Amino acid sequence: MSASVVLMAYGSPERIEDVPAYYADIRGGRPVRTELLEDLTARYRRLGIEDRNPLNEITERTRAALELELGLPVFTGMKHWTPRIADAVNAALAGGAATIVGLVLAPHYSRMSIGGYRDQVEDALADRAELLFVESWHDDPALVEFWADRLRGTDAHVVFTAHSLPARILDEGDPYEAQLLESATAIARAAGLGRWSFSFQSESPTGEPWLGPDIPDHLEELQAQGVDRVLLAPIGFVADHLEIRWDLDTEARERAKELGLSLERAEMPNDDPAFVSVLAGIVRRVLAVRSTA
Ligand code: FEC
Repeated sequence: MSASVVLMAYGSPERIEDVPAYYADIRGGRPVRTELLEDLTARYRRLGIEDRNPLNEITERTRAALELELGLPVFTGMKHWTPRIADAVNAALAGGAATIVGLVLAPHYSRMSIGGYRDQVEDALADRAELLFVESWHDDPALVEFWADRLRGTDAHVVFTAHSLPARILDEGDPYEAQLLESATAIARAAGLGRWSFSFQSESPTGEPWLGPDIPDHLEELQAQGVDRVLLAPIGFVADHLEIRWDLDTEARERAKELGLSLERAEMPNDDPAFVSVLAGIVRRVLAVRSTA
């Protein structure tokens, strides 16, 4: 069996001039408000993105390290930018893959997030090879241990965070929130944390209610409860990108300062060799189950 991995990520515009097309892709044909586009462009500019984007380079480093560890071809495909998920699938097929392991760099399943990645892989693949798609890896013991290692020994109040989604997903029976709480609980237990809570972050102004609390409100609640030191653990993400560098490191930090809270953030997994081993373990397991089935 010749297998390849299609490693998927959200994607980030490569240059500042790409932001309008990138935002249009995220909106999927729905209108983009000018002031929101200007605000998004300003955020990328403040992070120093003009002619090259260091955020995409992290994904490339992770891809290269995973390929080396697995000894299998690994192709990256972005949900909202290039290289597209379809490009990655086509490259895997051109390299002779009969089986493709589809792994998204986001551990928790929601129809609105991982479901969208899956649709793109399946459409591109059109049954030309076998697809082993990893729906969710939030409860992978090695991932739990990875985050527990990052947090063990802290005496700050740990706030686990993840991207919010429209609250209507709960009515649709979506497992996203339950999976997030499950992984936060498992990591807190493994790290022996005394005080912790969970908060969403990064909600978009789409005109409908999103899952909460949102991180600025949650920091306020914690301050009112007498907490003075917070350590953020963004377990819904794996890399230093806009949602981490802006929403947490810039906005949440400013809010914490106003509230007189000390705020730190755990280092993101990025291409840390221990994290690459977590990813490799998931791929190996999927392929092993497939070969014994
Ligand atoms: O670093 C970067 O340049 C990209 C960072 C980035 C990541 C990310 C992850 C997730 N998102 C999820 C859901 C939504 C929904 C909407 C939405 C909108 C945006 C916008 C930007 C953006 N997201 Fe994102 N997301 C990232 C970036 N996201 C930019 C548009 C401007 C804004 O709202 O700030 C709302 C779409 C709409 O308007 O209809 C829903 C989820 C994740 C975590 C899973 C994953 O990584 O795929 C869920 C990283």
